[in-house]
Amino acid sequence: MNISTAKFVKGIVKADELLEDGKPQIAIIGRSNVGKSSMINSLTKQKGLAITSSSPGRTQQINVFLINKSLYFLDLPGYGFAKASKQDRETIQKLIGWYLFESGVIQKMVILIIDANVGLTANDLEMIDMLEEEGKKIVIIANKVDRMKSSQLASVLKKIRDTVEVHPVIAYSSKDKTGVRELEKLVLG
Ligand SMILES: Nc1nc2c(ncn2[C@@H]2O[C@H](COP(=O)(O)OP(=O)(O)O)[C@@H](O)[C@H]2O)c(=O)[nH]1
Ligand SMILES: [Mg+2]
Repeated sequence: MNISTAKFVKGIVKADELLEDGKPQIAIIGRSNVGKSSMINSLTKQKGLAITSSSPGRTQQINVFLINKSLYFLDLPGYGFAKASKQDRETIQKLIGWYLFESGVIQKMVILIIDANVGLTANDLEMIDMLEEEGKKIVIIANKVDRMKSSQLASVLKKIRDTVEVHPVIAYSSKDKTGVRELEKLVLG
């Protein structure tokens, strides 16, 4: 199966706009600038679907996309963006926390994206802990592997896998499309 259609549905800006029409939801989370929006574009093969930016901290709402008319991707704002104002950070944390832990939505899976060149940060580990506590199904995407030497890649992936243990880790590049097929299978499976 392929992803054949994808369209923007809406932006969720506050913690009460529930989207529950029975279609499965897949949350896409990670620090600012790791490539969440780019991942959506590469997976759906629509370059401009999710807005990407080289300056971190741009997305402050949850952007909802309908995939194959049958499931939703939710592009969440990035967590742990140090340069954002305290108030913006709090608003974003609240929105993420509400959607993942208080809304009652049971996600089909939570895709946590990291920059493979940076590895897992303290914020990522904290998020993984909280998701595990709630029994969420987690998939880790190690993005931007196009920037790594193949000699580094194996050891970096091993380190990530040793840390997260049970969760699948996919080496990914939105730029050269590494891992797209593998992730597509997981998402649609
Ligand atoms: N080299 C490389 N750059 C990427 C990749 N994915 C995203 N980027 C770049 O990283 C920056 C942030 O991407 P974006 O998707 O907006 O990140 P988000 O904040 O997590 O949604 C942009 O400049 C992208 O072009 C990738 O796989 N490889
Ligand atoms: Mg984004």
